[in-house]
Amino acid sequence: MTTKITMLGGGVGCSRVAVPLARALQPGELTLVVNTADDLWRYGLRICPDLDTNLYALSGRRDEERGWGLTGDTFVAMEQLRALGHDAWFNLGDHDLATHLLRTSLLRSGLPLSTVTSELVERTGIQTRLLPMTDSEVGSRIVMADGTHEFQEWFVRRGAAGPVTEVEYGGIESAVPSPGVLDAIANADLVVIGPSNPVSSIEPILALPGIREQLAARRASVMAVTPVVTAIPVDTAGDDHRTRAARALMDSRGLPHTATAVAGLYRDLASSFILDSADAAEAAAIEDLGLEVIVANTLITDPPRGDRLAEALVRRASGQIGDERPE
Ligand code: FO1
Repeated sequence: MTTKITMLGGGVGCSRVAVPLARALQPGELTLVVNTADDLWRYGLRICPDLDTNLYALSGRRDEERGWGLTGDTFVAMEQLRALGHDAWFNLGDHDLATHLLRTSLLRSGLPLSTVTSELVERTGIQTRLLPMTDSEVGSRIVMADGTHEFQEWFVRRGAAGPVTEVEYGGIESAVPSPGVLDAIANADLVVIGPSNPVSSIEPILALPGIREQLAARRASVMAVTPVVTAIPVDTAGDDHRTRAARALMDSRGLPHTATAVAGLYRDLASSFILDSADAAEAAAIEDLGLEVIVANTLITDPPRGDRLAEALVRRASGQIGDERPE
C-alpha cells in the first residue's frame, strides 16, 4: 500500500522533517514543493538555497551546524575574492559552487528549473521528488525604512534585522506552479505545511495560482507543523538567525512569532496543527481557530525524535485514525 505525502516548505526547517519522513516512506512517496523566492543571482550564477538545503540534507551532506551548504566545505574562492578587494558577503563554498555552476549551465541551455532540479536529484541519488514551486524567476524583497532589499541581502548581509515594513514577492504575479505541483497537492494522501518561515517560505508558495484553492479543497487532509517553539530558546547561531528573521517578518504583518499566530495564517488551508509539547498551553487557542491540535516533540534534536514525528505524519497519511501523539 503506498502512502504519498507532499510537503510544502523552505530550506532548513522543511529539510529537518523531510529527512526522517523520506526514511519512513518508500522511495518516491515523498514530494517536496520548495520555495524559490529566496533564490538569487550571484556572480552570474543562479542560486537556490532552499532547493539546495533539501537536496544536501536528503543526501546526508548538509552542514548541520550552519544549516545550509555542504558539510566540510571550504571557502577558498570566497577568501580569494576578498583578497581581490571584493565584499563576498554571501558565502559560497568551493564544493557548493559545483551545484551552482551545473544548475546555471543547465538553465542557460534552456531547461526549466523543475527539469534542472530533477536532474540534480537524479545525479545526487535521492528518492524524494523535489519540485521548485515555480519555474518562473521570483524573488522576495524586504521593504524597510531605508529602502527595499533583495531577500538574501537582508537575511545575510543585514543579519535579518528589523523592523521590516513589508515583504514583496517579486515576479509572483506572473508565476505559475511548476509542472506536477498541483497534482502533488491533489493526489497526496496527506499534505504537510512544513515548519518553515511562514512569510518568506510558505506564503510565496500559497501566492501561486491554484495552490490555496487546492489546499482548501482538501483541508481535511492538510496538516501543518509548527515552525516556532516559544518555550524553548534556540541554541545555535543559525537557528537564532532564522528565528530573528521569522520574528521580523511576522511583525511586519502585525503578528507575534507564536504557534497560535502561525496557525491563524493556515486555518483555512489545514485542519490540523502539530504543536510542540513545550507550547502545549497554546493548544486551546489553536483549537478555538478550528484546528485539531496534535502535541508532539517537533524539535528534531536527534534522529529518533525525527522518526517519531515522521511516523505520526505517516500514520495520519495512511488514515490510521487514533492517537497520533508521538511520545
Ligand atoms: N546564510 C547565511 O547566513 N550566510 C551565508 O553566507 C549564506 C550563504 C549561503 C549559500 C548557499 C546557500 O544555499 C545558502 C546560504 N545561506 C547563507 C543560507 C540562506 O541564506 C538561507 O538558507 C535561506 O535562504 C533562508 O531560509
